[in-house]
Amino acid sequence: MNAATIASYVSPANLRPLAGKFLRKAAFALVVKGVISAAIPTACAQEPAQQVAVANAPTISIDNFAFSRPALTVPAGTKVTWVNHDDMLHTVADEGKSFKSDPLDSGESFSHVFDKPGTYKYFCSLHPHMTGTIVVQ
Ligand SMILES: [Cu+2]
Repeated sequence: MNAATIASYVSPANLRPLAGKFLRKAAFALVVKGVISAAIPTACAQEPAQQVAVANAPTISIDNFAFSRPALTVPAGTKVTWVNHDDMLHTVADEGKSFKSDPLDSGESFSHVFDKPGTYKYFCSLHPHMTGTIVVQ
């Protein structure tokens, strides 16, 4: 292969389509990467997504004689729902008596809308060692 032949191979006319192809590939790779990195945060970082959902309507599980989120801060107007996952009756009772659930059987839930800012300490009236706090801002 002589210099002239090489020159004809690497002439801009020959390179341009290659460059175009390469750029398209690179652009495609970037798009794919962008899609993946855009998808990964939503898949992995469930927490921010949940926090958004949680801010609107957080759910607190009652499991193994404990509230799953012993301390929760929410904006005023938030509806909080407790779901009993134990095979045991539990209640959700505010120390300040602003709300109290009926005894919740397994699978039953109780909701309360927190309109007023403040700190609400609550407990299970059947097992008073089960406690939690909702801070309403
Ligand atoms: Cu209980």
